[in-house]
Amino acid sequence: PARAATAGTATAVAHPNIALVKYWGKRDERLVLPRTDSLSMTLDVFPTTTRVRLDPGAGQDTVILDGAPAKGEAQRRVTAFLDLVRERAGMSLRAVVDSRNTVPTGAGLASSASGFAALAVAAAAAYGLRLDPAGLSRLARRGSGSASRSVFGRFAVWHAGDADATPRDADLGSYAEPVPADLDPALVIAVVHAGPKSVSSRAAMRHTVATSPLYAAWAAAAGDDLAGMRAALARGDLDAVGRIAEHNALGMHATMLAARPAVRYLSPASVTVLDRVLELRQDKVAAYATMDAGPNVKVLCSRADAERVADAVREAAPGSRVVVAGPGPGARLLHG
Ligand code: 2P0
Repeated sequence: PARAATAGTATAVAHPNIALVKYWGKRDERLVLPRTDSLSMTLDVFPTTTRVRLDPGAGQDTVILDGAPAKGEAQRRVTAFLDLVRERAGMSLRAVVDSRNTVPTGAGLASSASGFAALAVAAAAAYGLRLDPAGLSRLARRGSGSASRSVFGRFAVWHAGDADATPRDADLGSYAEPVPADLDPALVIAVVHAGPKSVSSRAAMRHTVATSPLYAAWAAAAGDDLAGMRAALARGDLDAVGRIAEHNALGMHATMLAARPAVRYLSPASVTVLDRVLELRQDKVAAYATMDAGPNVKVLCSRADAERVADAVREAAPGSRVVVAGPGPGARLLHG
């Protein structure tokens, strides 16, 4: 009866997050359990809004992404995610999912993080699942690992959990939670290329773990990076946050470049922006770069320096779209 009162239709909004200590590599593909802890900043730009409506007459789910029916892998991933929610809710009703992104999908701008965080919150509400924030984070993780972090606003750490645990305990142990930070930085995002990536991060991280001789060293350093990052955030030390984020990200890309064959997401425009960030530092501007599964570069700096950094990035990569972001809110239900 409690379920009947809440189930039906729900709409949620979530924002992408950019990792300062990256997630790159799974130890369990089915449960989406990572090999390392990661830590991110949720953005205040590029929200995804997702509505889930239960559809009693339907024999299958309908998935609409940005106004068009989803096909192939995207449709399969959403349906598999809804199957998980249905199993937990003890319901079999199909649903209509209508999701709108304001960020280019699949361009290394964390559209799967905002997408599955919004879907987790909306689907849990539509199917009447009562989950606390950690439970929503675990659920979002099953859709896309980085989505576990977008359940929370500002800064969040995603725990890998115990590698030796049983599957049930491993699932329970892997969720995100907020991280205290005395910092309100800007993240200047240079969209040098908005098209979809050539290799999905899911496939690329699997290939990196399987073939890169540098992977083990990068993963082994993740613990120190995380401890250093937590301490730097707590004391509001932008330089230390930026330094750790930049070397962690470039190290992740090094593991990919050493994979066989190599996975290379950086483009000439990315490298030009990275050069420009170095020049800014020589001019005593605290600016540090991070990059994900795509050629776009995100530059961490103070709010006061954001416009100067944005101008420098625009000049370095003419024709790119430059967006200044800051720490944003966690995923939330809009109504229903
Ligand atoms: C991250 N990325 O920590 C890293 C850094 C990209 C580079 O999480 O397979 O879409 O769905 O769990 O979360 C992108 O991978 O991968 C990602 P799945 P996801 O933000």
